[in-house]
Amino acid sequence: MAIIHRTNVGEEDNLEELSELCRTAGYNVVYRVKQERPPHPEYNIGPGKVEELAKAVRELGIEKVVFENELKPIQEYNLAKKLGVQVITRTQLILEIFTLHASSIEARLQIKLAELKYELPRAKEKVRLAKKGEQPGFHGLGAYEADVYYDEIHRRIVYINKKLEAIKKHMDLIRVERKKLGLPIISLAGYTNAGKSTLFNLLTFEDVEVNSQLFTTLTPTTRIVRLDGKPVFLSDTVGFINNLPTLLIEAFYATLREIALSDLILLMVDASEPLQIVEKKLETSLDTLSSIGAGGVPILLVFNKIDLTDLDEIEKKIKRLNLPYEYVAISAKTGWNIKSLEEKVSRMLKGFIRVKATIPFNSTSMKMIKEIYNKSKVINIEYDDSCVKVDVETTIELAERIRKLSEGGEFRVG
Ligand SMILES: Nc1nc2c(ncn2[C@@H]2O[C@H](COP(=O)(O)OP(=O)(O)OP(=O)(O)O)[C@@H](O)[C@H]2O)c(=O)[nH]1
Ligand SMILES: [Mg+2]
Repeated sequence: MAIIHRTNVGEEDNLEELSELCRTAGYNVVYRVKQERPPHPEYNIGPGKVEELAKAVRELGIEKVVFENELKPIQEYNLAKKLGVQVITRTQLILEIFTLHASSIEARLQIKLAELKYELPRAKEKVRLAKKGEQPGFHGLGAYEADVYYDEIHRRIVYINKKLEAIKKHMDLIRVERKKLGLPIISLAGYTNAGKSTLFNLLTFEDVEVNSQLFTTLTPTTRIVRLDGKPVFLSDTVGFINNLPTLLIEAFYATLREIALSDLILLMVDASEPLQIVEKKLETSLDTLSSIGAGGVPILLVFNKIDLTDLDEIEKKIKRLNLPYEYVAISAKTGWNIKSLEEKVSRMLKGFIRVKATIPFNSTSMKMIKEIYNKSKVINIEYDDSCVKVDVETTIELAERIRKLSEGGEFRVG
């Protein structure tokens, strides 16, 4: 595989991340090209560079070429013709990875939708080009009429949208059921590979897949878990990446929307990386959060992978970043400082209030005691002959029912 990035003047190249994406997709990168120049209309990179690349493709037996830049159909066609191999873009590479990692019907539909939406604006031009002589990546298209091919893609988009709509309705129902329980919802968010699933597993005793590849998690998982004794819903979901193709954000909107509807976001960062990268990934994550409508949700920054570096180093980085968020440094792998994380989360959660009350000892209150154990952090519950004294941090809704049950007996908040 060869990877190419044409950068604008002064722009840094993104070949390191592109090669990581290639590795995740199962390719071996043997040739890298960076060229600083304005886009060439025919090839995106300059014709001289195309010649060099063609030579490398022949000599090294390269089977595929990936561009960090978006390509126009004509550029893709000309490059495929010159190089004799398929030419794809970063977007298509990410789509390949998503396809490899999709484990649910929903994720598969979301990816298909993104693929079709990528193809739609290119469809007519690609058919027209394929009729001039088919090149790698254009196979079979020459047999189509441009309008027929376009209409077919459009029809499939409508069909998949309908199917996704049904899944979204189902997810809405689940969300309503969750809301009824009155427990806060916490979402893990952040750049791909930050360690979201590792932390999720640590806190929930689950076993969702953790991997050093990118985009391991595509389908969200939610579990009830106690943090500092308080029961909450915790969700693990798809990670972000710089220039996450807009189509993927659109296609995964229903999945990402969960984050926007949560009460608190644990925004994870791999703090073991150099400051510039940490900063860039944080910026991407914050931008993505705002683009999915999660700009107003409180954030706790979680600096992860502390085991790979020392605490002084991290403190320095955090100071330099100077961000207006609460933060905590942890290692999701070793479990270091998780107690601190739980305490911070606990302090930031608005959904719980401290209630001290005395309720009568009868069958109704016995049922409620069970619910209190499930939905609260119990500080103390004492049984008397005729009454029960409860001292708990509980949900507002349950606090109100405790008040009613206390029938004018002791009931204090705070
Ligand atoms: N050393 C170290 N490695 C960690 C830590 N947390 C996670 N990792 C590793 O980082 C890699 C990515 O972890 P994941 O939990 O899969 O990351 P993720 O954020 O869920 O990634 P995606 O699902 O791809 O978005 C894995 O190889 C983990 O073992 C940590 O605290 N220390
Ligand atoms: Mg994950």
